[in-house]
Amino acid sequence: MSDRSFLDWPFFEDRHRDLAARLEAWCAAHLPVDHGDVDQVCRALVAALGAGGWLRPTGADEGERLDIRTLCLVRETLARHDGLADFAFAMQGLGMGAVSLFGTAEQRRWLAQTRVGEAIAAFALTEPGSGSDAANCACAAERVAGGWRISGEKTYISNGGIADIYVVIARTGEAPGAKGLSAFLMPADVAGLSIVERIDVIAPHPLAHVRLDRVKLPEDALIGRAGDGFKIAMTVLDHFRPTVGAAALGFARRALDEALARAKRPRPSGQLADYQMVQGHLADMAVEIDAAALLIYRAAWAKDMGAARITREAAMAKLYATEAAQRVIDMAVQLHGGDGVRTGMAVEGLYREIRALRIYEGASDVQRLVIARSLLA
Ligand code: COS
Repeated sequence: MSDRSFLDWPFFEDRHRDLAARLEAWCAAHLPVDHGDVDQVCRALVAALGAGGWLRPTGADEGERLDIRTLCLVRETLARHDGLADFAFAMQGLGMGAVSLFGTAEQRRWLAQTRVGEAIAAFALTEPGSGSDAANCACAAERVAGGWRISGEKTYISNGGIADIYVVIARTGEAPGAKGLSAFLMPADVAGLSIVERIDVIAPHPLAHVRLDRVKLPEDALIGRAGDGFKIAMTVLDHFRPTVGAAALGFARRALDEALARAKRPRPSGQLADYQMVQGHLADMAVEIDAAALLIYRAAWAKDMGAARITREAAMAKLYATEAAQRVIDMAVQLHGGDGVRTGMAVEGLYREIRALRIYEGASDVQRLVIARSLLA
């Protein structure tokens, strides 16, 4: 069992501690699952998480706040048990983030489905020609009678292919660059939406390249104001980047658990843990984990306490936690010797799971850029 002493930190309220204990019990009963067919498994995980009431915090009604500490606690707990369960949970929040933060009452009706696991959500920002430079988005939306017509390509879209509802960022042209984008709510059954390619990655999950070919959306598909799409996307990312750090933290805690169990395993010549160099590595892993947790829950707490923006804190949390988790997991693999790279070993799975977190929702160098800009401003 991982160290739970962090739950005593003053960042948390008793409702968080209670949730962490209940979710731990739920995970012990339901996870891990076999990852065979990721589409089918993710649908089942979303349904199971919804039935258990765990998706409720992934959306916010009018006048309600997303509770970032809750999102982080759920992500780190799920990630510690099963990376795909974390993915299934996380995407309901990120996918509907723009709706939770900027949606009209009508648009928020989708939350009634995504928060109980009856609809799957996706966020479509990245394009073949714009990843880190999100303001270069080329997917274009033009005003037509009664609404909008959108054409373009979106890639690396998580839940692409199984989502019921997408938030799409497209260029509406009010100004060049970042000030000419808008956010739209797009149900998956619109005419003109197609999946060009399913993308296989080292830790498989539903992921696709999506084409929008003259997709017609009604006037009220626009989220927020025309021209505000970039700020909406960045605000959504500010809310969810600490949760990416939290998923990395969950993976790292699991890696330390595995490393400790391995180090204490009896061997003919004593335990690995008898060696001071091994002890030193275990200590470094524990320090990195606590440092990551402090940055994550500092960012989450600040937002929950009403901070207008946590751009820098969120970037620090994501950058440090994902990079630290990579180091912790790498060391856990090392301490397992040859077994560390054997398919099916927990640490081998973690080694594959962690890598994408240093890339998605803003790669590590983007986080460095965000932090440096705030220092220099
Ligand atoms: N919250 C609110 N507004 C923000 C913001 C934030 N976090 N970040 C930027 N903005 C605003 C800026 O204030 C600016 O508006 P004003 O001129 O009115 O002040 C506007 O947006 C443009 O900002 P900026 O000039 O900083 O934009 P850049 O094109 O330089 O982009 C980075 C900056 C690189 C930080 C941004 O493109 C980014 O985060 N890229 C990564 C995208 C990403 O995470 N993709 C993952 C896909 S989702 S899985």
